[in-house]
Amino acid sequence: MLIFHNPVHGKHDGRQEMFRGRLVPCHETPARLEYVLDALRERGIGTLRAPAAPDLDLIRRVHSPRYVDFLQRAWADWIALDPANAELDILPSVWPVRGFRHDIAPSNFAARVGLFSFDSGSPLTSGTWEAAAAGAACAIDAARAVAGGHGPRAAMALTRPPGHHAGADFFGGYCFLNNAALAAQALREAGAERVAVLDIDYHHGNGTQSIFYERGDVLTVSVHGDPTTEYPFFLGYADEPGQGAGLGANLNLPLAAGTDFAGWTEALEQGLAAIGRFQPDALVIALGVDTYEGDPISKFKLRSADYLRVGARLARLGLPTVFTMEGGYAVAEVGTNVANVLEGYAG
Ligand code: Q9C
Ligand code: ZN
Repeated sequence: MLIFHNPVHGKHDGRQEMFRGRLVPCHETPARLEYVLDALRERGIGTLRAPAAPDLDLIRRVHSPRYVDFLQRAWADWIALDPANAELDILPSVWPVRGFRHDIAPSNFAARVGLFSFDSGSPLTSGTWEAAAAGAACAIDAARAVAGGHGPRAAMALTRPPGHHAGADFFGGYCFLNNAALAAQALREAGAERVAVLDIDYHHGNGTQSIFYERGDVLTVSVHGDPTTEYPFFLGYADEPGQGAGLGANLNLPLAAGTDFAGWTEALEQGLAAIGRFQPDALVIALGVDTYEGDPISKFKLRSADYLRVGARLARLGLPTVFTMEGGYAVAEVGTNVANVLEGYAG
């Protein structure tokens, strides 16, 4: 497997996220990815590559140009407010909700941060754009490597920040650019007529779903914690079938907190059956390992050895496949669990 790893992921290094009225240390840290790299190197899994420069035009076909411009300039705008802001991260504090206008981007910086985000857990830092753009490049390069079926069957975008909560014009859930959506779009543009995205992160892939919700050429399937109790709460229910040309091309499989590997596998099989019926030319797996029993912010009960079986099952689909790296916050075990998926996949 070709593994495009993000050499500048560490430039995204948030200080704190808001949780229950307090600023607490970020869960989504650079160490997470270093553990994965260490595990892959130690076990001799995959071939590591650095990405080429990001294709900004492709990024602007998935994300709105005004959102991309906002992300690219956010740090300079923040420092322009006050040079002392260099010691602080950007967190939103005001949002346009129901009935507010989304068609105007106020010139006030705090207002624009709110317009383009949906939570206060995702600090935007001095290096966020650089890290996210290089991660997007990993996803696009991974897609181009497997497209057409002449190269390797699978490739991975091993990057952070993660992507599946980022929508066409919003960040949140530690995500800024949607790497899985970018990979799917790159596969489409490289000739795949139908692409399926299977999201197995603990949290619903609300960004990916919303990006493709009205498209019939990209099937989105997500197995996740029931949003009645689990983040991101406001999307990811079973009655979200897609809309317009996308009707029937979204499948949510919410599961109760506490679900173990047997219960999770049943939902996975339902998702795989839907993918089989869709007959995609390529597959994107949004791989979060926050389904792990030891994850500090999630509530499924998968064990490390289970990830070997997950990888083996996904390989049986026999499709050109791109993995993107999403969540997983039991920092030391993230490496083992991701390496297990890839080892299981390689067979
Ligand atoms: N105190 C991903 O897994 N809220 N994002 C957690 C914990 C946000 C997870 C609150 C969780 C976002 C990519
Ligand atoms: Zn997650």
